[in-house]
Amino acid sequence: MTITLYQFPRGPGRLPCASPFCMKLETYLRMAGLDHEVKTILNPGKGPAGKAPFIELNGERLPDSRLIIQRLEHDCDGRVDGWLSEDQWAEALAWQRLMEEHLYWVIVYSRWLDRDGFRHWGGVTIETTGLPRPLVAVMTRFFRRTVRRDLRSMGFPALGTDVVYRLGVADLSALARRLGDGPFLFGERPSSFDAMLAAHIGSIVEMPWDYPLKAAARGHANLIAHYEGIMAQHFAGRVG
Ligand SMILES: N[C@@H](CCC(=O)N[C@@H](CS)C(=O)NCC(=O)O)C(=O)O
Repeated sequence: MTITLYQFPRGPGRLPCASPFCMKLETYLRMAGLDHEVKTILNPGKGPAGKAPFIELNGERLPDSRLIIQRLEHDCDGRVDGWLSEDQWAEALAWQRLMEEHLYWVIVYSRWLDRDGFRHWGGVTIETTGLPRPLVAVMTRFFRRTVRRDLRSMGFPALGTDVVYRLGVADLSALARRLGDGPFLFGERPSSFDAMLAAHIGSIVEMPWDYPLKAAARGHANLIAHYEGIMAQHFAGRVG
């Protein structure tokens, strides 16, 4: 099996990738022990669904982290998630929707629409892409308009920053309660949903500025311990 993972650049700091979908998929590949090569892209438009991440599996390009994990789980006899019961699967699906269809957009808001966040996000983009500051300034201003349009479908720009963060903080409280003493979302054994959780927490707490969502995540010791555990086990000394 030959796998090439196409994803956004590393960083900021020690974060494997600022995109939670990319970090989730890379974590999954490491959990599954599947050899893979990582190729960095800046323009996801070249991928099969116009988004990052995507993979090349034995020469075939496949989009969407969820569908990719499903396919690899099928091909590898449920190596990571095969032990989950049907009830756990049903519940996991709801948590996935909370993280990837709601909390993710609060993260997007924090980087692109929160005025303070957007100022720092430019710096993060320069750090991670190595692109020159003037180009990043033009690019981010351009993409900000697209992101604002995307977020309008959630009603976020009209709700305003305080309310949007309150919604995200509630997501984090729910996740913290579900995780409890863990160590993983579904008890003693990790699943791809733990990769998803760690990727979202990393995406929040590793941003180099302070904002309410980050303070809330930091306030949940179990979410931080879970993230640190996944980082230590799957990325210690191996990000790069
Ligand atoms: N459902 C997709 C979502 C992927 C996604 O939204 N990726 C974002 C980065 S976090 C992206 O490529 N955005 C660029 C764009 O929409 O142009 C997955 O699970 O892979």
